[in-house]
Amino acid sequence: MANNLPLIISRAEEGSEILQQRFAEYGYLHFKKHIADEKCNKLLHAILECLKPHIQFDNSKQTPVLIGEPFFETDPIWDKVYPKMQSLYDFHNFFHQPDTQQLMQLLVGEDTFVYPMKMGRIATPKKIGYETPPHQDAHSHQAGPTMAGMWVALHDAKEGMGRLKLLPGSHKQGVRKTHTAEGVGGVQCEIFADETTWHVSDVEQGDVIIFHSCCVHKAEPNTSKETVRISIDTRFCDYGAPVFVSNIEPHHGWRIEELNWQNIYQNWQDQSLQYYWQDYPNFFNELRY
Ligand SMILES: O=C(O)CCC(=O)C(=O)O
Repeated sequence: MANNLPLIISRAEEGSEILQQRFAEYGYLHFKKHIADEKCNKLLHAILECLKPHIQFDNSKQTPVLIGEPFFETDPIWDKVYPKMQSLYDFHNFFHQPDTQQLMQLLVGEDTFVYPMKMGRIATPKKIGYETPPHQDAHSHQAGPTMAGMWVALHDAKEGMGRLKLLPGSHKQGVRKTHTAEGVGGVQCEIFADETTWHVSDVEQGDVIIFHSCCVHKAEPNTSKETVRISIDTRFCDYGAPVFVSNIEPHHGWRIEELNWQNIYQNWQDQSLQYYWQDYPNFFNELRY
């Protein structure tokens, strides 16, 4: 029987030594309300504009709600709205600012590299069985041991809304066998018989969860009647670490033709982030796992 314990809370003020030790022990770090509400709200509402008329913000609940048909990553509605969301400058820039950079630096040192691929998650209700299955990002991103994921809650998310769940210590046993699965990403990894305790908590807007490339994580099913969980995430590493070349493409650019950088950049006022990875010295293109 699996059981749940709350996420262990970390604070940036604890400093890199303590945080790195905790990360090495549990495989993840959870920072409460590290990103300002204003920044999260600005992006959340820009995303909600892209998700019209399928999802809207409910002011009494302070969460997004589903208006019509439920959908998940790769469904026709998702394929239609996602390129709009991917075109938002604030979505990409989110992870390149001092607040997110500070946390990355505490973990991998002064010189960070943020993966070009940025992911947006739209977890609607009534799609039970299609939530993110347990997996390791080392496999999905062909990443080395110093890569980590950064996940940010754009609004509060309580139990029943598809919270992110982590398997503490699971990063210590390397990259695991996988099989195909329903749900976001379509791949599930092996879970060992003695791994029965997961860490999960309600999250607040601006909470950040950082996880090791081998830390197994998944989403809980969204069992709510109408609330939708919207979050964003990316990957990062120490500058110079090997990065698999597919990570320089937009998320789902491999299957949605219009989802390419040229289209994404079309209406950006600020061009400084465009193709920022072009001089990165260490891309590789042979599959590792
Ligand atoms: O938010 C989700 O449902 C999935 C997040 C995830 O798996 C990731 O960031 O690697």
